[in-house]
Amino acid sequence: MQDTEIQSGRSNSDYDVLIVGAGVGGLYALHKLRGLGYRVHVVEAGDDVGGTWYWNRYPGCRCDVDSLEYSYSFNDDLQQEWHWPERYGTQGEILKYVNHVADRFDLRRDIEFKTRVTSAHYDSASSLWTLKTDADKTLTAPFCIMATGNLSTPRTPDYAGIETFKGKWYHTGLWPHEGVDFSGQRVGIIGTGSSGVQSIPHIAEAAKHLHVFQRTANFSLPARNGPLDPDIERQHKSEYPERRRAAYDTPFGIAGYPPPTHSALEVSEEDRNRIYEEKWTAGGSISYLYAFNDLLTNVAANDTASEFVRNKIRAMVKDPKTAELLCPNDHPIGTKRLILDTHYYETYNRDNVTLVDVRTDPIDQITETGLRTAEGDFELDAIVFATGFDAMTGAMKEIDIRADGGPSIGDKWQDGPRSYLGLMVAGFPNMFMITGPQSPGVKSQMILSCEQHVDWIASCLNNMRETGRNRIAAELVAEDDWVEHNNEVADSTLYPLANSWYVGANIPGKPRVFMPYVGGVTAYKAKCDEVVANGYEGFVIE
Ligand code: N01
Repeated sequence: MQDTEIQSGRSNSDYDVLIVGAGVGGLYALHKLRGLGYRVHVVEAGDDVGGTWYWNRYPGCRCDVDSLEYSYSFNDDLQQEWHWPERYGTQGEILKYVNHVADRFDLRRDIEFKTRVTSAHYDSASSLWTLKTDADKTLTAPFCIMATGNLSTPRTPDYAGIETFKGKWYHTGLWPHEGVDFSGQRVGIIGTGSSGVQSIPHIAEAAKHLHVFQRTANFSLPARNGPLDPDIERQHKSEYPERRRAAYDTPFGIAGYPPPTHSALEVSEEDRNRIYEEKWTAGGSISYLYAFNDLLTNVAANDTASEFVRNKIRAMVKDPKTAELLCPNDHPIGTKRLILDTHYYETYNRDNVTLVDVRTDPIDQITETGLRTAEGDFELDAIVFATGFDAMTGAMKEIDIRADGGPSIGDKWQDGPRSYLGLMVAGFPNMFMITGPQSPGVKSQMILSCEQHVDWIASCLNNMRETGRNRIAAELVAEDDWVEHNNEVADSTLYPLANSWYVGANIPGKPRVFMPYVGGVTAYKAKCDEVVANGYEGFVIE
């Protein structure tokens, strides 16, 4: 028997903890729990680490949170020594960083790559989770952590004729590792969310002609990316511990933005526009949404911020008809993920770019030579689907997860996800989620939220180990209360007004439920800490 088995007191299982996914959350969970003496094993579908940053390799892909923030805080040497070349990390730079973390902490030896978990079943009699993989392997452990990601199940619309297309097609979330050379090609891109908006300027540079098929216009702000100023880097690093702590006292888990104190409707139009202009010039989405304290709660206030951006679009795009089509008018700014771009709107001034409105003239089918709308055929050599993901629930629902032969997680969530704190689901003992639905995850600095969840789970497991208990389950009533609270908080904001992936609107047939917790990181962390202080209130530990 190994030392760790003696410590954990378990020898009837392959491992103490099984983790599904080797993205930023899964990797930190492995590092943290292994350091506490648990026997940990990670199963990952990709052939290397990185999760989102492993799969999304489309041209122009980069983070929309400043690099100095979007990084691990758990090791001070790591955060001091790593140098970010630009204000916002490119996909390649972030993947390099994640690989560095995997090497530095020797994580790969406990990760099984190129393996997909197909089922996860809990058996109360043996107190074990049994995971089956697509390699026909069986793995057991008393605890299981789903680090499966929120935007990890790419979705392509169900168009007839895709199999007849003679050109090549790609999804931004499953981009070929070797890259794609579009030079001389007629390219069509479907989708104008973050992935579309980031890739369009790059594809336009390479392609002979680019048709952008837009169903809904989105708000995008200039990122103002550039080389990271050495003085800013030095200063930020000298303040890292305080900044990391301060991040937990903010709604989005990002420090350095003083909270707004005024309503947008309290100031004169001139002052308001001056403030928006300053934020627009500085770049970044938090800065803009923090211009006033009611932009996400008051339609009239929000409209001033929305109209400011619409006017910027009108000024940047030369053709007035194209400009008007690019102006979002179906949702308040910030209620869909606010995009950061580099030269997105200016791209429509190029001669080789055409915007097509597929809201009024929807795509009918893919043909051998391109795609067809009621208005006519578009001849294309390549099609890019920037059509998003089955967000927040897709990855877990693809695994047959159940306890004691009961309903699967897919059955439990058929009317929308239900969880207690986004950490556990009632009826699924000893299974934790990292940044699950009804936690702030996607509405926060994701790495901070992953670290907060992993630290909470680790301390919970330690508590159980120290007190000789081996089973934890969320109480149904606590889950119901949390879901209700989640909905109340969302309903007090403007978020539900948008047809976003936050409510599953991008997936036909998906129940409309607001999935992330938007009460802010501060309130959420305080609740998680309070639950622990009250003896894991809302959980049954046996
Ligand atoms: O996906 P999306 P994404 N016909 O769902 C359109 C994160 N992310 O991959 O709005 C025509 O936002 C759809 O139209 P509509 C970030 O959190 C971050 O771009 O449903 N169009 C929409 O325009 C982001 O929010 C970063 O009407 C169809 C687009 O496809 C999230 O990932 C970068 C269609 C999908 O947009 C998802 O972003 C990239 C159809 N049948 C992603 N079906 C950064 O950090 C869908 N669409 C910067």
